[in-house]
Amino acid sequence: MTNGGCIELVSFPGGWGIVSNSPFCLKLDAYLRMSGIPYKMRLCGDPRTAPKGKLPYIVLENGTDMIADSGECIDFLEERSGAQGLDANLTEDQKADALCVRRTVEEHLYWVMVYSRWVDPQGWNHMYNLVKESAGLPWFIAPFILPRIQKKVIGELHGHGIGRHDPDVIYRMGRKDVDAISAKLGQRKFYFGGSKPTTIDACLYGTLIGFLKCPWDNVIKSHLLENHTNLVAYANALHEMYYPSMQDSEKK
Ligand SMILES: N[C@@H](CCC(=O)N[C@@H](CS)C(=O)NCC(=O)O)C(=O)O
Repeated sequence: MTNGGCIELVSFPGGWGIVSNSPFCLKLDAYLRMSGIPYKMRLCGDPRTAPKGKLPYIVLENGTDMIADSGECIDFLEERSGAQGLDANLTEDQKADALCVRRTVEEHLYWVMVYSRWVDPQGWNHMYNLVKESAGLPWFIAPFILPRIQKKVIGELHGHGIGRHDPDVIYRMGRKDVDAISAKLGQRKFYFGGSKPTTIDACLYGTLIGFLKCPWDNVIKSHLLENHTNLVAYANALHEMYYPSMQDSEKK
């Protein structure tokens, strides 16, 4: 069985004006759009069915081979694309720079996002409804399932370490990540300048737009809006460029 000649991206569903609410799924989706690689998205609400128990993953064109982890997927596709890869013309120094920024975003700022959505009472209120609706959970099931997932997420935040801090410390740490990314980007349209995005732009898009589109007064969102208009303009421009149909639905 083949996959209709297409890569299948298996992703958490979206909401709030973005195609997925997972920054990793969004990053991989944006990467595929930026690269022009044909793909179709399959929505999945239960990561336990994924090869590594997390989303996203891809199923290759042959319909059988799977690659888990957005970074692994992108590395594989970049290698396969050779000279056409988004990062093909980067220097070793630029590649190292991109990796350091990516680790800051994915291994630290991501957990601030997780805290803001799953633990902060304001975010949890919205997240509860989003997950309930996107998973189609009946009203009488949601109160049993969702607090269990929340408990698991709280355990993960504790395991990471960030969850052991008070909320103001967690958000202060997140603001420092954002300050650093903002200083690195400056006023450029793409992280490394030029006229085309590279893989780090997909990564930054996934997380920044995830904060900006959340429908409550998230501390990091407010920090972006008040102090880092360069990052806001950057993420919104990528959103307009690669998700024009989302703009239409936002206007309706
Ligand atoms: N390093 C992985 C991280 C993926 C990840 O953490 N995915 C989250 C959603 S944002 C997930 O599937 N969580 C479900 C779970 O841990 O049970 C990647 O880049 O794909």
